Amino acid sequence: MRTQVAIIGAGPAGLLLSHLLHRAGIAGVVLENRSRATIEATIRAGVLEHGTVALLNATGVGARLAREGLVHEGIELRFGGAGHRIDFAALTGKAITVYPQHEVLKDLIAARLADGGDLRFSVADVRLEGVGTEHPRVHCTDAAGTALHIDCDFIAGCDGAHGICRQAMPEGVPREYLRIYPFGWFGILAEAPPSSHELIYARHDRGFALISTRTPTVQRMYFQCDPAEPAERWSERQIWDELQARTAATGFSLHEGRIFQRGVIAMRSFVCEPMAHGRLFLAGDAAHVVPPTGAKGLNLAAADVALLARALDAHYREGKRGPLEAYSAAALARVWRAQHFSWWMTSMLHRFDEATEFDRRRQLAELDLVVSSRAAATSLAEMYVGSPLA
Ligand code: RFL
Ligand code: PHB
Repeated sequence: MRTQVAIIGAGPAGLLLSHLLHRAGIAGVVLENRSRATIEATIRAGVLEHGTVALLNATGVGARLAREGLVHEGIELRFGGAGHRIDFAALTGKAITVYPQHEVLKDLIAARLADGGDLRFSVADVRLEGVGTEHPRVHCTDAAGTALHIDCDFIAGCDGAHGICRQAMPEGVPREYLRIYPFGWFGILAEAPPSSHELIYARHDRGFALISTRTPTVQRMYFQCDPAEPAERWSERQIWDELQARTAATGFSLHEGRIFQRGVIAMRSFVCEPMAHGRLFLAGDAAHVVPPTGAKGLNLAAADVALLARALDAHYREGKRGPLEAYSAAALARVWRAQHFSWWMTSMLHRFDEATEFDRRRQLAELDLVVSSRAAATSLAEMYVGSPLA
């Protein structure tokens, strides 16, 4: 088989890239090792930046998002038992949209299939060959057990944090930066009405908590926990007690309900630099991971592939190599800014066991500055809503 771009991974990065390339008249195939049903049912991120929403709308996959997405014009920072609103609309003129990642994936998969896209789910043993040459190849076994050999011009490594593409770079070429946080997030989905019309990021001496939402009847919440915590060990009562304690504020009541999904997420910051080698281009979690406190993971994946699709378009349409050569540096500029923001939100809102009383007071002073200085609040708001995509 021969194609222009072989895309490894059908997460947000791979599917959106496939969609953008199709719109530019560039042929591709997507190879994904999980099944379509699994992908469409995996619960992950929920916040779409202004620019991500604009890109989905501009490329014809925003209809359901426009109907079902929840537009939020601010968030609340809660500490010392009181809430403080960061007003995105007033500070930036922009908003974010709460719309689950797997719903974005459903919309992209439906659009690709309607456009006759070549998506191969449940493939196994994906292997890359010759990424440093002019003739890269991808080998795998498809869902029916047939061996596939794909000659292509380029490979897009969109296979997430645990993928194989990054390893196809020669040893010693990529430099990797890693920070592991000494805590995780306990995440739940519960059948309950919303407790707040905007997200609440709460800092408490017991640890961080986040109140998010999904639909008028389903809520998403998280609280800081031991990263090795077995999620089953917590009773529903213990979970609600922890969330209640950490989000308590005058006049606020957290609505409880049946918890039907739970899991513990590890927290780390990771960057692989450069994000390209020869004819292999990495995008999304394959190249970088952020802790979820800044809601940037999915949005960074979208930003990467917007750049990559434009660079590939310049290559095929105008024979220009420059944008592809500039891809890694351009993507990394945004990645490092998001790394900083995600680390900063994490450090400002979480409990660190080794923290001294001085650290605790400094953390509260930082929050106090963010909610009382318009300049500081604007900085947070600008990063949260995100800058425009390519
Ligand atoms: P993805 O979504 O991980 O997609 C990669 C895809 O590649 C497939 N794959 C392979 N396919 C073929 N061959 C191989 N050898 C392969 N190896 C892997 C995988 O099956 C998968 O389908 O990466 P992508 O596209 O870069 O998108 C990134 C986002 O998914 C990610 O940044 C966010 O979801 C991160 N994240 C969260 N971000 C937030 O902003 N807010 C959140 O609440 C949030 N929760 C989460 C998360 C990530 C999680 N992970 C990775 C475990 C919760 C979890 C549990
Ligand atoms: C979510 O709704 O899942 C969510 C929202 C904001 C975050 C992380 C996750 O920072």
